[in-house]
Amino acid sequence: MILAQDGEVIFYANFFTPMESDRLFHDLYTGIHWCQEHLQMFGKQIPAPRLTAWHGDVGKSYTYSRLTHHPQPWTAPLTLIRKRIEPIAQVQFNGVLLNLYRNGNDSMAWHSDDEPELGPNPIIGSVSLGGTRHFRFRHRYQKANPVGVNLTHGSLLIMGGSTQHFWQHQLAKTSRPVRPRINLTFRVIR
Ligand SMILES: O=C(O)CCC(=O)C(=O)O
Ligand SMILES: [Mn+2]
Repeated sequence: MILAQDGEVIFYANFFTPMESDRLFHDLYTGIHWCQEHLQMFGKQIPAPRLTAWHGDVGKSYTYSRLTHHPQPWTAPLTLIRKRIEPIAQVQFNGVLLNLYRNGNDSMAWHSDDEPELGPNPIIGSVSLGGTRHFRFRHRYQKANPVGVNLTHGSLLIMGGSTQHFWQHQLAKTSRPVRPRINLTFRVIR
């Protein structure tokens, strides 16, 4: 357990073996149709600092950053990962958001995964492949005690309970040289 209060987060550092992780990274890096999205900021269109893709069951669209994403179908590596993590998360996922962080300049700003289609206490299964990046949580009302974890190649992080109500999370930029990283967040869309 990573959070002391107000949420449930579990981390498995070596959920996939190094060999499986290398294979999955390669298959997803080359096989996913990675898209450059743009974020609306101060009336301007800014390219998002990462590439993304949304895959899932037919009809499970997902709206975030004011854009609605229609799902691409499940592929073999995505189904393999989903089947491996579902018994741990004890839920059936119907969609996955993929992020590709090309280098240390790519990042994800502070946010909670609290879109209405995720429901009140979503379980999110987050798999990391490739370069290790530092992931942080900060409490919405007690910002003094942030919590951090290094998301290593082949790791699984599960967020559940009231985590998204009370905590925000972030993947900061780094000036350290780091190889590309793929993150998959499996979700249940209502
Ligand atoms: O890259 C990560 O580890 C986190 C991504 C994330 O928070 C998200 O896609 O909502
Ligand atoms: Mn998130």
